[in-house]
Amino acid sequence: MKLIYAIIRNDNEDDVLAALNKERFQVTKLATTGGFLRKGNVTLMIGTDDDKVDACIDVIRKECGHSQRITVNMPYISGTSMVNYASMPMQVEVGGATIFVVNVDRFEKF
Ligand code: 2BA
Repeated sequence: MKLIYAIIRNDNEDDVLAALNKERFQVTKLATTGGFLRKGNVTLMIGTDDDKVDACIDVIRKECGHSQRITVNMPYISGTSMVNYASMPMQVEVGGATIFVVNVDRFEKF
């Protein structure tokens, strides 16, 4: 058995959950925050059989599409004795999904 962690954008949450439920995957949704952009995202935990991992990732890929490059204004901190906040435009990739697949040593339900 595997546990899939899929980090997706908030915008894609409803479509991804609906599509996974339709394909009978069981999902737990966590409200998470990206450490870089400090914006809310969603992390899905999906426990599934080894032979269903690719099908699960295909469902997520279909709903999320691929990442796109956008420009965001990142807070910029300068100075040592005094902290000045300004903003610095930066190109980042957003969208798509970030997926980790890990082995499950033991799975029980009561
Ligand atoms: P964030 O950490 O908010 O990152 C948002 C996007 O900013 C990233 O998109 C990436 O394009 C860019 N980015 C992140 N860290 C960067 C850095 N140190 N320098 C320059 N650009 C950077 P994604 O790679 O698609 O990641 C989307 C979200 O997935 C991330 O949100 C984070 O919550 C999670 N994530 C991605 N890779 C991860 C990893 N290796 N471990 C844990 N979480 C990860």
